[in-house]
Amino acid sequence: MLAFMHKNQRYFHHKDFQKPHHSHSGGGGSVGSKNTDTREIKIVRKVLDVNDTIAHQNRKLFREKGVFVINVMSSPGSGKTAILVKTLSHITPKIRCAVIVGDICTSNDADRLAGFGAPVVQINTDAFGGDCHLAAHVIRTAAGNFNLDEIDLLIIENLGNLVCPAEFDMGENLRIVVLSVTEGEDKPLKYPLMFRVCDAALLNKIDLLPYLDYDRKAAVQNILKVNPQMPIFEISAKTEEGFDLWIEWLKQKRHKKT
Ligand SMILES: Nc1nc2c(ncn2[C@@H]2O[C@H](COP(=O)(O)OP(=O)(O)O)[C@@H](O)[C@H]2O)c(=O)[nH]1
Ligand SMILES: [Mg+2]
Repeated sequence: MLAFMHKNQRYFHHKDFQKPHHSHSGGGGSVGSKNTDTREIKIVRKVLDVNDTIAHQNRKLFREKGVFVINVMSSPGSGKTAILVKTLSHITPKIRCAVIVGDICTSNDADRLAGFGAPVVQINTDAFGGDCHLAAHVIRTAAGNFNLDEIDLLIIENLGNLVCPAEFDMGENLRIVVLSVTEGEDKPLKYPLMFRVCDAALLNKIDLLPYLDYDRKAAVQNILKVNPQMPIFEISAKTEEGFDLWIEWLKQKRHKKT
């Protein structure tokens, strides 16, 4: 795993993270005895237990420092970075932000997120197996690059994936899932854990609706089937339609916690 501070050019390497091995749960449907499968499941449980312990420590640290943390997750290309760019432009510098962005390769997203007065740390996972999610120990190390006393809001852009990131608590206050209208209405039903663990859904790219056969009502209903209390914001990161409500909601959530 490679991570670097966008502006300060501070590079640090995977060994800094003491990365626990992330194993997917026993390779569903793989050949093997019952005992082997059971052992594999135990290993996953242990990894998640270790993660939860560090996430708990992160949460305590962030609370002590008065830092509100959001974890933004979605499939690749749903518009996480585009939404965060626009979100930063609405809330900085009044709200002092920092960003941790995860990708398998490249610093493209960090480049896009720089320039709003918020320090940005890019995490790359390619050199070490291309992990498909960020985890609590990664956030702990990456957050060490910031002066937390000078940050109100830490934004984490997770790796593009609707599966694994849902399982890894990082000590955040809010989890946000982005679903774009080009992905189909059924994704909340296909990836229910992600929609169950999140606190809000951003239904992005609504500017494209006139060009798609997309059942907006069905998408909303499918989200609510999985998580009946889920606030849903229909937005466009291109036109900024719907942003006022999303930004207001985010500010209120932060205000209540701090
Ligand atoms: N039309 C339209 N395009 C968008 C919108 N949001 C993002 N995009 C485009 O979708 C592509 C993927 O966006 P990106 O922010 O990189 O997604 P990420 O992989 O989830 O971070 C880019 O070409 C964006 O310009 C939107 O609201 N409307
Ligand atoms: Mg991105």
